[in-house]
Amino acid sequence: MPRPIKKILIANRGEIAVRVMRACRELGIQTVAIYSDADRAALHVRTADEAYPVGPPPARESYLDIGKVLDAAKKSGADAIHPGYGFLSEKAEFARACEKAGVIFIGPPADAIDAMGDKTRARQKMMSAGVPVVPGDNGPTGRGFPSAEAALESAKKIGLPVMLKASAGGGGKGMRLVDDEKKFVAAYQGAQREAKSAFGDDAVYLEKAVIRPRHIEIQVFADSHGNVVHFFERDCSIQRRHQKVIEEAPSPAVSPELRARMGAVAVKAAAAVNYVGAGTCEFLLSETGDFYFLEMNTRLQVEHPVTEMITQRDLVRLQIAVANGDKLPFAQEDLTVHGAAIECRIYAEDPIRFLPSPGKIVQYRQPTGPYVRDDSGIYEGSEISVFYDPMISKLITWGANRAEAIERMERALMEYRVGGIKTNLAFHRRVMREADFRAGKYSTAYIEGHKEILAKPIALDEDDEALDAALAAAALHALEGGVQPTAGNGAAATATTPSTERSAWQRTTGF
Ligand code: MV4
Repeated sequence: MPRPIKKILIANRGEIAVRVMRACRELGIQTVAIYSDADRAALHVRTADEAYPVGPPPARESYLDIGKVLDAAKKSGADAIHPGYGFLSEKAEFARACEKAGVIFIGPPADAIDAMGDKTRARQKMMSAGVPVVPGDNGPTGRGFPSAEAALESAKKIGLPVMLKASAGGGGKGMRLVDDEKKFVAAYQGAQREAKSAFGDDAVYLEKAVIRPRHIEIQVFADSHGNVVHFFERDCSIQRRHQKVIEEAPSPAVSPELRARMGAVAVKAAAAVNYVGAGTCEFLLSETGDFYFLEMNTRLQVEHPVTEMITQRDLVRLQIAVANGDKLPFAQEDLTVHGAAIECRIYAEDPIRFLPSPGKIVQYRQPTGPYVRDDSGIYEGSEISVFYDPMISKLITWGANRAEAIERMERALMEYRVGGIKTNLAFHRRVMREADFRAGKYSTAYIEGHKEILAKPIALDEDDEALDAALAAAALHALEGGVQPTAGNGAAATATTPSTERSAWQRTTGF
């Protein structure tokens, strides 16, 4: 029985560091922040009981420096490290270094990180465990092909379109879609080059391409006593350039029967690598209802709050309990889906060109009220740095059903005020009103297929949303040299959403 954790160093910054510290505070656990020179005045430093500098602003020289992080752990007397997401969270080398230093790593065993880190190995392992993966070919040695020509032969057998993916990759780097034999060799070489420069490994493998898939992920949790459960799914299909923008749970595309099947598969995947702690199995869900394992994220994810809202469980508290050696305090049968939750990621970025918008936050009002949660890493007067991810908060709402969660999100988005920098708040307001989103009809192609959402932000004091939508459609028309808004996506659809009927309220409250 390990000693109970009394002090945790959070090897991260921003909203997730603050999120972890909140759980620690509730549990009576002392918190230690680390910070780079750019983060001296950051919210996570102010939230912690104590804080240690770890170097210059570039992450490589601070948050990613294993020696400096462990040094801060030693100085502070922390008995555990929570890595958050990103940075060192999925580095097996860091998990091993923690163990060697006698500090508990709040995450899975290093071997489980390794087993899932290499995509061809993970595919192989999952196939042996009976987990469905996308039909494809890892190459004759199981790690890529001897030549582009050999890969083309395999691609012809699989049938185009195919996806070329980096073995060492993940998250879309080194990935190419090929729908034409004539373009195959160039695409293969491009994927190899990108894989080599991004991961130092040019192995590329093939998968049949799934067209307009939904990105569905299953939250899993395992303790160190062999118990594994799942916390149902999140739908993370609304992304841009592999950056998630909106997530929700449960998925409007997943029936109770499919949920149970995908959940059982995710549990099987986690058990196959002796997983411990919080993890996520990513799946592609095809238009025909087939699902395929893609990869496992061996960390707590950005979008974990939507799962917390629908399961009424605190995933960070559970991570700490499991790291302490506790058994999961419930069984699968004890978990149920309760209502619906949506998360909008609020980014400091130009809403139309999606470019980061760093600078000083001169006004900041977070929405509150019933069933609204805003997990933020900033405060009025703080700075958004160019060195890190430009996400400033995650706005999460819960509703008894999906429609209620959307209505509440619309309301919360209208309350939100950020001054001094540009944000994507208006983009989110527009999506919440958009007919396909409201109908739950979307895929990973959603943003690409709804460019009118980007054309013009929703004004907070607008008099006539129908006019606004018509202007947006006209702007898009001009922009694209004459594209008609498709049925259900354009002005008419926007004008008939319930939010229009409430626009008078929105005008008079000053929100
Ligand atoms: C795919 C796919 C279609 N078919 N694989 C993108 C990130 C990486 N984790 C896997 N990705 C994809 N793999 C096959 N065989 C489509 C994507 C994909 C995607 C997946 C999830 C969420 C957003 C996406 C956006 C574009 C492409």
